[in-house]
Amino acid sequence: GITQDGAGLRARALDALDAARRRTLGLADCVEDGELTAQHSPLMSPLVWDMAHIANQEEQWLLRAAGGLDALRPEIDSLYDAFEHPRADRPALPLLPPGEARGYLTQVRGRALDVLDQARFSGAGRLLHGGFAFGMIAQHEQQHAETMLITHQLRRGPAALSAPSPGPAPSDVASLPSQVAIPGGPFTMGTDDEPWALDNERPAHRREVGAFHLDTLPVSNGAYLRFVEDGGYQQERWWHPAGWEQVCRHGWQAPLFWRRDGAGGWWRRRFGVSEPVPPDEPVLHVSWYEADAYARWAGRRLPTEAEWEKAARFDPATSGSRRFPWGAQPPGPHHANLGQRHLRPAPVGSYPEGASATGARQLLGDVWEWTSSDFGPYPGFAAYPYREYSEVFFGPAYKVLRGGGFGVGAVVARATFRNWDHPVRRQIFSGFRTACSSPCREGG
Ligand code: AVJ
Ligand code: FE
Repeated sequence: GITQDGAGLRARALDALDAARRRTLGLADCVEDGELTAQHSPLMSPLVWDMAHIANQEEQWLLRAAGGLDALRPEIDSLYDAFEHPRADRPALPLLPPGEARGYLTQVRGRALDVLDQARFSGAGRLLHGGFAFGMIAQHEQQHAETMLITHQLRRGPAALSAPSPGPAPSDVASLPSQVAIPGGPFTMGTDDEPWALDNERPAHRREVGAFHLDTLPVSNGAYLRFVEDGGYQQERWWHPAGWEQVCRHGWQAPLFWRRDGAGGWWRRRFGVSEPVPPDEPVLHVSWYEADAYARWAGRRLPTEAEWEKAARFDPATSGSRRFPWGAQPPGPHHANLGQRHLRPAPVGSYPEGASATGARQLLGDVWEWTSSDFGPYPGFAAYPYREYSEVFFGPAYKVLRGGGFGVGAVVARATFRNWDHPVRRQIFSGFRTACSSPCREGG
């Protein structure tokens, strides 16, 4: 359940911190140290920056703020402050070399576990209440593990990572309705009682959302290919003006990492391996502009953020909002593809046990889903514990993504979690599904 006793919270915090650290080290240890300090893309930090930044955030929040300890190395804080140095400039900074970054991670974690041992989770102030600071730091590390995974995807050279492939989609996929119907009316968006929810998910509030239909499944590569082959990237009419400008300036013709061979077949590069584009997998590495253009071409539109959350949470039988599409139980391997268990999304229609009340599948895991909404505060928002987590990003420059991808751990996957990025971004593990207002007609 949502409320747990001290021992339960301590165990959950320990698990979440462990899971995040296994990912960080796995993503670092699979390449030579020279690759940790290299710049694989100007869009990304060197991997060794993420490593020490993870440790530095943990030091700031678990050791100093929660534990009351003195700074271990105050002189390096500014190197790992994401606002002081743009990503492209980070390779030139006097960063801790790989061995020292590993040592820093280990040293901080040892002390953080001491703080966890001593911590009281109620009556001790907001930072520790419900184990929040530990949950926040585990989520921070998982988000950077995803960032490191994106760096791996951008990196050239032979494959360094491996994971088992997901199984085939279940046999009922062909018989699923293409859309689910979500009834109109108010629902509870956001949360007050999810102990590890971040500031931008709060507070819970009633939101009116009219009746709409949402795709049962994420848009697949096969469906997206029909847009590509129908000349979607050559026709200005489908595109937001700023998106059309990107298409023209960069020569976009298909999702990032795709290429066409001489015979017209489509291939993609995935973590150092070239392979045919699998038609039944959710489309990946599309910008908001591409998702928006596809939706228009399909006579539909992207869901708003509120629609997405209502589809993921609303149970028409009780009119209540669930924590996860399937209910209250935290994500397990039967619910969703998370935490890099597979190095790719699972086929559309996978995870029937993870379906929402109205039957939508894969709302959590597999691919982050673009919504039509700008990233903004809920009514009554209060920045916590630092303005730079969410507040400084509010505004029209960022679009909201929901649901979590295969590259992020379960601690970040819940139906209220909000991610955001610029609408031009396509190196992220982004896909989408489409919607229309009921009754649906051409034009969404
Ligand atoms: C929520 C994924 C946009 O990576 O910029 C990491 C998460 N914030 N460190 C990001 C984050 C501070 C953030 N996103
Ligand atoms: Fe960070």
